[in-house]
Amino acid sequence: MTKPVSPLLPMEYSDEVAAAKARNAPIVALESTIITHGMPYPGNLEMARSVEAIIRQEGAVPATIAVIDGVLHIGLNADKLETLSTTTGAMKVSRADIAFAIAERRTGATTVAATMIAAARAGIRVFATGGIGGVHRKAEETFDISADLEELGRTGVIVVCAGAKAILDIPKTLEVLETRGVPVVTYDSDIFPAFWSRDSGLKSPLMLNSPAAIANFQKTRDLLGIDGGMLIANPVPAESEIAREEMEIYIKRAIDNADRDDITGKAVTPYLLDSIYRLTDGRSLETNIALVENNARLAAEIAVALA
Ligand code: PSU
Ligand code: MN
Repeated sequence: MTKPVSPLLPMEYSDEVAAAKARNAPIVALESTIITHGMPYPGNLEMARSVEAIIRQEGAVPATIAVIDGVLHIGLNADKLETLSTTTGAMKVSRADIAFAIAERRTGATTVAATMIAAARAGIRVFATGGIGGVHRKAEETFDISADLEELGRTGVIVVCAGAKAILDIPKTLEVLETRGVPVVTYDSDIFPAFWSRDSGLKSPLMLNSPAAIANFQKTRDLLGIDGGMLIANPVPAESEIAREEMEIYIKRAIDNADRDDITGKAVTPYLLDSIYRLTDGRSLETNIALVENNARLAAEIAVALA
C-alpha cells in the first residue's frame, strides 16, 4: 500500500510513528483542525493528549497530522503538539490548499479531507476524528458542501467519527455519501448518530457491531478492487450526550448568528462550533472530547483488527 515518499516532499515521521511503520504495527491517524479551529485551549490540548494515550492503550500508535513551517508531519512529538494547540495563525487546510501550505512553508492544520490525503500517502488506513464536514443547511443557496465528502469518495482511509453534526443537513449529507459510493456504517446501532446526540432521527445505511467485522468488510472491498474511503459512525456514549431537541435550539441560534455576521467559506464550521460552545456554557466541549476519545478507541481496535 505504502508509496515511497519522494525525497522532494518535505514529509516527516515522528520517532514513534517511524518505529511503528518499521515493525508494521497498527497506526491511527488524527487530524489537527479539531485542535486549532475546533476547540479552545486548553481543552484542545487535553483532548489531543488523551486521544493519543487511548490509542496507545489499545495497542496502536497515534499519528497526529499537521503542516508545520512547510513540513508535513505524520505524528507530532509532545512539544509540537503543545505548540500547535496554542497557535493562532494556523491555516485550515483541505485538499485545495494542503500543497499550498507546504509549498509556501506555512503552518496548516489538516481537516478530515487533508488528513486522509496525508494518511494515505503515509500508508495509514485508519483515522479517528470527531465529526466530518458535510452538506450545510441551505446548501441549495450557498453551495456549501464540505470537501470531506468528495475525499471520502476517492481516498482509501477508514474514518471513524460520531456522525454528522446537526449544524449540517444530515439527510443531504447521507445522500451525497451514497452518490460517492461511501459505505456509512454505524457501530452497534441501527440509527445514524448526530455528533452531540446519539440519534439523528435517520436510519443508518449499514450497521456492524465489532472491529473484526469492520476489518473484514474493508478486506472484502479491497478484494473487489473498490477504492475510496469508508465512514464509521460511532454514537457518543449515552452519559455524555446532549439531547437532539436541546441541541436544535442552540444550533438555530448559532446559524442565525453566522447569517447576521456574514460568515462564509471555511470560516463557517469553526464559527458555528465556537458559537455553540458559548451557547451551551462549555457543555458542548465536554461532549466533543468524550466522543473523540470514544472514536479513538474504536479506531485503534479497527487498526489492530486490520493488522
Ligand atoms: N467537526 C468538529 N470539529 C472540527 C471539524 C468538524 O466537531 O474541528 C473540522 C474537521 O477538520 C472537518 C472540518 O474536516 O471541520 C470541516 O470543515 P468544512 O465544513 O469547512 O469542510
Ligand atoms: Mn464549507
